[in-house]
Amino acid sequence: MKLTGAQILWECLVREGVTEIFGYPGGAILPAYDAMLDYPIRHTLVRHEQGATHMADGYARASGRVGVAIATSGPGATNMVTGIATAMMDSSPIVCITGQVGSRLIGTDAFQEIDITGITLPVTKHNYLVTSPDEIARTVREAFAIAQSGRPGPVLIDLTKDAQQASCEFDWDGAAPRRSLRPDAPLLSRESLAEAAALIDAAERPVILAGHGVMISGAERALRDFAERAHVPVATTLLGIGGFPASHPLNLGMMGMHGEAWVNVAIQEADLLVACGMRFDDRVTGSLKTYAPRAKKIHIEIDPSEINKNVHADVALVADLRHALERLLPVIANGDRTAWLASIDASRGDSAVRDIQSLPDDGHLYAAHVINDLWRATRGGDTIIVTDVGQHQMWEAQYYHHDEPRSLITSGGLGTMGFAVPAAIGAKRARPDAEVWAIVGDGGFQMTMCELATAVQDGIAIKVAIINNGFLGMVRQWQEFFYERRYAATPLSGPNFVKLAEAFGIRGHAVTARAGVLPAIDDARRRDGPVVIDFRVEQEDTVYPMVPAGAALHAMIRRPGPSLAEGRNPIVETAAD
Ligand SMILES: Cc1cc2nc3c(=O)[nH]c(=O)nc-3n(C[C@H](O)[C@H](O)[C@H](O)COP(=O)(O)OP(=O)(O)OC[C@H]3O[C@@H](n4cnc5c(N)ncnc54)[C@H](O)[C@@H]3O)c2cc1C
Ligand SMILES: Cc1ncc(C[n+]2csc(CCOP(=O)(O)OP(=O)(O)O)c2C)c(N)n1
Ligand SMILES: [Mg+2]
Repeated sequence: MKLTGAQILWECLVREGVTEIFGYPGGAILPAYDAMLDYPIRHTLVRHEQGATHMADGYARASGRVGVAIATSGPGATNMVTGIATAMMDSSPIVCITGQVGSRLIGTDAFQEIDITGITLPVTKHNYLVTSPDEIARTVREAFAIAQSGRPGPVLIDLTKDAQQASCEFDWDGAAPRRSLRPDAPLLSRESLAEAAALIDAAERPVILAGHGVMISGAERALRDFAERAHVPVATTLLGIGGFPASHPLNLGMMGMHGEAWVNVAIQEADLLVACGMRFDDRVTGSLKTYAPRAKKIHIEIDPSEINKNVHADVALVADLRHALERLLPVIANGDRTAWLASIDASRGDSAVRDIQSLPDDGHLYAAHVINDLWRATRGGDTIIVTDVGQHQMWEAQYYHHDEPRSLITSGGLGTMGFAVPAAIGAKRARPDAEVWAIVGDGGFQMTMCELATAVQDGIAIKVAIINNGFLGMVRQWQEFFYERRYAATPLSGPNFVKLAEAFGIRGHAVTARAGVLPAIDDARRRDGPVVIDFRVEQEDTVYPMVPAGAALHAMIRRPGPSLAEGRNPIVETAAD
């Protein structure tokens, strides 16, 4: 069957199971857009190509399938770079398609020519420049295989205009990927499993560190069986939240820079860490020199380059996490770590008295209240929370308790402001029956708020909770702690968000007191379309605890407790910032 390159593109995407695509047209990709109309694919027209990549990413993280974004050459392609890098840092499988000038014009500084494969080389798992229609089918098939296999990530396909326009024979079967792109057979030897089991059985104070890999490998059940059998508490990374139910008695909560105090102390006192699909990010470890000094480490990880990168592994299991845990389960003994769990529990009490939820209502609205109330209102339902980056992101991790996998979507590694609103749109496209909330700062919202128009045009019913503190709050917090409260460029104004919502043709609420939180949430949930709520919260609130960058994990700045309210804890900034 003879088809144009543009038709072959869609034939292949449909065969790969693609039904949704996010994009923005332009000259170099017009042949592909024209052919798209003949295929059963729903296109969401974004307002900025960065939005398309975050939507594809949100789609991928909500569903586990590959998200797809499409844009034109030149500025369309460069606008995608931040979203591609975001997906790369968080191992999210997306395929981005860009138009390119005709192949004979390449290298001539033609109109809207940019070397996007060169630009994205360090932020893609792989990328392709395709100049002929007969390369398209194999390229698309390989791109999907690469995006999903092993450690997932973004793949970019740059298609010249002539490759889209010219015709050739379409042969799907003959275009199977040339090399095996599936991960190698797991390298799990009986010996390494036995070594890991021996360490687990012998440990008195073990902690499981559960990361994003739990969700990526679908290891939730296996992790639970493993933790329960070995009777080992589970701490999660930011991206591991939801991989192990928050309400499970063995769940400790989040570790790291803004992790709970008892979690970080437990890690520092542990005699064994079992790292499951997590990469020991610096936000997780603090100073490597002082990290978990008494603990042996077992690292279960699919990407061999992560082993011994930051933290030495006494036993490394390079494998798909689910597979590794399923092989470990029968070779470990039933454990009883009651004494260890009790000692961790004892340190929770001290945190509870410092918790803002325990303090008397002083008439101010705190972000922690808003997020906790949102959790109360939506718990038990099929809810996805997508956050932006900043203080509100950390409060979400602390005060919204996720029991389900893929129910928190957030930019961890790159920390991309502007992620939440478009990623929420992508998540809603992936799981239309889920209730999707974007929790976003007033700064990040203003970076991609244009995508509200996308949600309105296409009737995508996301609910947007702006945590409006009038500051680039997380940066202000660093200035408060480490720069003597010299607030350089962090006070932030914004439009009237209620009127803005109304200008987009949707409902907007403003909430200034705690009593208004639940009614606004209830109203938003009852409406069919998108809603914006402007939560005007305390301006100079602080995320506690905080491990200063580069400090030891247990050297946390804590929220002053009732008896400490007068004095500020000592603060040290280090060279590692
Ligand atoms: C403002 C801010 C503050 C932050 N504070 C914190 C904090 O306090 N605590 C915290 O935890 N994070 C924090 N983060 C996030 C942090 O930067 C990292 O993004 C996060 O810790 C990474 O989590 P991860 O290692 O679980 O996930 P990823 O970075 O996604 O890594 C996943 C790992 O799993 C592996 N993997 C993938 N698939 C499989 C599979 N099938 N089998 C086995 N392994 C697999 C991958 O190869 C990779 O090594 C913060 C981010 C921001 C923006
Ligand atoms: C694109 C981008 N630019 C800058 C930063 C640095 N940064 C991290 S958090 C933050 C402040 C975020 O402010 P806001 O969106 O209002 O959220 P808040 O911290 O106040 O909750 C900034 C500027 C970033 N992460 N991403
Ligand atoms: Mg803010």
